[in-house]
Amino acid sequence: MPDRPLKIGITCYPSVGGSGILASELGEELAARGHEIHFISYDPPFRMPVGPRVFFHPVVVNSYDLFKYPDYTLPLSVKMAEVSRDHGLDVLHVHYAVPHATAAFLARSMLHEEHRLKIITTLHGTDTTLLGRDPGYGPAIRHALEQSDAITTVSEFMRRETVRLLGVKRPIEVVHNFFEPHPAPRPRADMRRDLGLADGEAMLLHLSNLRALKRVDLMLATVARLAPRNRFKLVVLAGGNPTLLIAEAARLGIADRIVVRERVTDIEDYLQATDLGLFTSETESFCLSILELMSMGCPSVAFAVGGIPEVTISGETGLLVPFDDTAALAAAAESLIKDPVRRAALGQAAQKRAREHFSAAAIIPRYEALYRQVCSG
Ligand code: GMT
Repeated sequence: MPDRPLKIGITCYPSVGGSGILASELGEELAARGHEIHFISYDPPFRMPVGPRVFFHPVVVNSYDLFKYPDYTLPLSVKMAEVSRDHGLDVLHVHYAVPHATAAFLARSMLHEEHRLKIITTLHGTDTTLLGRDPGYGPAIRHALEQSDAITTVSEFMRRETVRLLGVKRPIEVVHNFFEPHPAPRPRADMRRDLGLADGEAMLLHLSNLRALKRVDLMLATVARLAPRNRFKLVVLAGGNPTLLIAEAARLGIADRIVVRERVTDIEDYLQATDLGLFTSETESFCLSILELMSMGCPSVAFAVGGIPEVTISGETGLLVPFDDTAALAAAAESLIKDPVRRAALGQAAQKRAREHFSAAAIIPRYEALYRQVCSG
């Protein structure tokens, strides 16, 4: 394989979600390194970069009367084949297996031999942990993985789960997620003032799509235990509908402690204003949000589930407690709200760990090497 820049197709979900964010930032970093990037999805990904060497190819979904449910997989596969042929893609990297890996495999079957593209599938989370165990999906996911030229997962936890739940025999490479913060456009003091934080109040941050597995109920139960009440506020960057969260906060009598913001794109503004991250998911393959905070020198408290202990080390770069133990989580958060010196020490160690293990410099060369390996293979 010549050492020329590559033409890389990327397919992901464009809506707010870790896999789409990761795929967008991967595209940005690869384009900055001279590769040509073609995003293929039904909408431009939420954080898709704009700039030279980045293209977007929309997939048009029709809702024909004869179908009860609109189909996305077939038009996606047709678009993948078309982009691959017209732009001479070297490799198609799909993020989240369902239905992207199956569509990629179909696309390849549609192409003539000279256009046969290489497929890399990255498993991100519920494509294995939820859909992988569903008998209506599992066999199709396994089949698509077997047809991929390479499979990666974002944590060792996910690799083990993929083998356990899907019985995949092919090698699975663990390539952890990365995050490369952009400079924050707004000063920290401005942000904190806009969010209504008084002097001496600690800012806690939660950012997620608020799906059921994020266990917003446990997060609010934790917040309700924190004392004293006037020493903190929890800012929630909601990538999903916050109505239930707001109602539950009111029921618990903590509405005055919660600030909700929606459709935030300049997350660095919020990350740099934060003192402590708060996460209560029942499972996470990785938890990109914890990494985003670490990259800005901020520790988090969370439950020790899934791949989270691979990202942050309890007692060194954050604090982790057993799942569902809201008393322990509240105690951990409270100890750090009261102790800015320890918080800063954990934050510094977190930032060092993020740079060494989960930065673009650490991770992008791994993907580039994999692309070249499958292309030459
Ligand atoms: O699998 C999901 O639930 C969706 C996926 C997404 O698109 O947000 O989230 C997963 O991928 C992220 C990026 O790799 C990880 O940081 C999240 O931990 C992971 N979510 C789960 O495992 C629940």
